Amino acid sequence: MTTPHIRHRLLLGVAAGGLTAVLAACGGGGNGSSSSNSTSGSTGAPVTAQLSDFHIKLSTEKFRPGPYTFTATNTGSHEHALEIEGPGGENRSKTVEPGQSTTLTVTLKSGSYEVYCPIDGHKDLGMKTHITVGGAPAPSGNNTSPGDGY
Ligand SMILES: [Cu+2]
Repeated sequence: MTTPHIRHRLLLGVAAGGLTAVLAACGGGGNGSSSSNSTSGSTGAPVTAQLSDFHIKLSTEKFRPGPYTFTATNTGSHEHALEIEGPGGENRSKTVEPGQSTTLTVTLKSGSYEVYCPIDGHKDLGMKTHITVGGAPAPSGNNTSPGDGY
């Protein structure tokens, strides 16, 4: 019956390997530079969004493709939230209690997005706006398609 012995050795080997990996990860990083490590990815350019009863005010409405971190502050007296919907899909913030704020990081792609409050009917009460990503406005007013003759 040598099987248990082999298993035991394998387990020990895995454990030792894991320890080595952890030690290597700790040793290789240098001292105190962890903040420079976390700047890539988790946050984007800051944008503020003011959610009131019933209006959304953004600090900017012109964006370039890339990551943005929206800080949504609820200055109203109802619960609000921020939803950003467009080419990159939908992103919804947490519900924000009056007086509170939350952040939502979104990677925007070229195109236009709708920004609104997803809480009951607030969108129809006026909590919606549009943003354009990419600079050039989308061509509009060109509804007649040429060459579609009967
Ligand atoms: Cu709302």
